[in-house]
Amino acid sequence: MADKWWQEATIYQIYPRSFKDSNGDGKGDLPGILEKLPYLKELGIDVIWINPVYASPMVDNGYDISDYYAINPEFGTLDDLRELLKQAHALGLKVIMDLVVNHTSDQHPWFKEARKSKDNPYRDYYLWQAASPDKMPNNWKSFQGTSAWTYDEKTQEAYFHIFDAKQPDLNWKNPRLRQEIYQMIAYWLDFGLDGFRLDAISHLQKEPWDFQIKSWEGDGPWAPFMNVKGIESYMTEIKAIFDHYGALSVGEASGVTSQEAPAWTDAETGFMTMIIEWEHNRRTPDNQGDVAGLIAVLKRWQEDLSQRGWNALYLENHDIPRIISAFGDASQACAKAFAVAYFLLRGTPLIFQGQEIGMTNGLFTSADQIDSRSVKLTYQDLLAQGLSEKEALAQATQWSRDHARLPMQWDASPQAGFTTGQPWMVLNSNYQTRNVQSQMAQEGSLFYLYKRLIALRHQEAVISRGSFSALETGQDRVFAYQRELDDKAYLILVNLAPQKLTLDLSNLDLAEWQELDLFNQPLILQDQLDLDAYDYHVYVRSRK
Ligand code: TEU
Ligand code: CA
Repeated sequence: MADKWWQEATIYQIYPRSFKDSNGDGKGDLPGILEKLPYLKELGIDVIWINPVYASPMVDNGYDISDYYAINPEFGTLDDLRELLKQAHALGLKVIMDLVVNHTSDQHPWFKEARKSKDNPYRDYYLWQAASPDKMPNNWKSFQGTSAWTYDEKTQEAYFHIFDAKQPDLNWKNPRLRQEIYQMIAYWLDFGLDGFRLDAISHLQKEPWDFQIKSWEGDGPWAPFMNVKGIESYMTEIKAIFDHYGALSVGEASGVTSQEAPAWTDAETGFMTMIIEWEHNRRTPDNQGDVAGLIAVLKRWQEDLSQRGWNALYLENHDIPRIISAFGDASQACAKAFAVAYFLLRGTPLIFQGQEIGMTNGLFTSADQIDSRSVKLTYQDLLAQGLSEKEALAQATQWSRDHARLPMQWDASPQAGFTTGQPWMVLNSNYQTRNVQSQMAQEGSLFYLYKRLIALRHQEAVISRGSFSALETGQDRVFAYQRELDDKAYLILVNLAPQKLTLDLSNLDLAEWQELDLFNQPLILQDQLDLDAYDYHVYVRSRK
């Protein structure tokens, strides 16, 4: 595979509503991001991904778009975006945004038209089927667990939606719709964007409406729209536009297996640059992160994409809890261990805002602190099942996406330096100790570890381009692997468990390894090696 710039790069994800507020309305915005560009430059990242800022009624915080060409005034103006791109580019940073084309908002003019009559020219932009108020076209379920159909009185048919009823799915079989989407992509790439994160892209194609769902376990209920055959033709058309612009494409592609991913992300023939997989969001039956499961899934993705294809590496995003709370003990040590464990894998790492300072899950004390529509629904459900308010709140929010959306913690001042007004989401109570300012004032902090890891990817071809091989240590909560390129090798050993573990390294050639300083105490390699809780060690070997 020829060298590509994104093999060395790190992507930083910004959830704009929660990043930095510039005008005191309690919501983050584009000028807020502009103000923090020097911070991102200091961290050393290469690409910024900004979650949706398009015109939207904000039922799903911008993933319900009512105008693909306009900016939601809450975030600023088109000129603010232009300025942000200009200044980011001047600093050598690329910028990508979300492309949300599986669905629109029900307030998009296309849907408003489509709803009017069966022969409206926009009717076929969406998916309609004959129905009655008590009989839906089939039994398919949305990701929210309720029917994927909503009956519409006006024309006495139902429309299809895999997310909320206010996010009707677009009909990708319609060539006119596809052309409109392709023009829109070209518009933004002409505008100066460097690429897109392709939202929910593996769901564009649906099975025929009479498809029978066989299993209600795992992906079963969603099988009718998970990477369904025929999607290749849409992907090929999208790829042609991205290739024309040389644009970056990060696909959110759940349902694409690790065996299929190499073809999806082949450097020449793949549909996109890299994909974000969903499998490693593993939970134990009691709703805790499953560390051994996470390691096993990451290893398999590394192995299956070793010859061909490219991984997007991530631990956090705006849809899932904070990794160190869900999978660890929320300590700084734990945050460092997770950072080292995934950052030196083969692929392009993503950092979700606040991850680099060890932000943790919040504690929700009242139902009106919940923002996510699906979490609210779960909460109501649990109340109806007879749980107390307190129990329902705890259960509904345990794995909630709301945790990731708490305001960024900049400093110890009131409102954490996020806003001068009232933040739209409650602040995490630990902001006075865990914030950017304190992290930057402290040598060897998590922030500086991330900075070092990011720089290492720029400097070391073996990290950006080398092979991956997993190492058996007899401990399934230790992530142990080697990277190799030509005469150089890296050995990475990370204990992701909250207790001391002994590694069996008797199969490893222990000679010639030098430890790399990553703000930790050195440890001499030996056959039986004790690693303290959340201990990490990285060794380098050069045989020139
Ligand atoms: O999430 C998509 C999403 O969660 C599913 O596509 C996912 O594949 C499935 O749940 C896995 O089982 C994206 C955004 O990240 C999210 O914030 C939006 O709410 C959603 O799309 C709708 O646009
Ligand atoms: Ca604002």
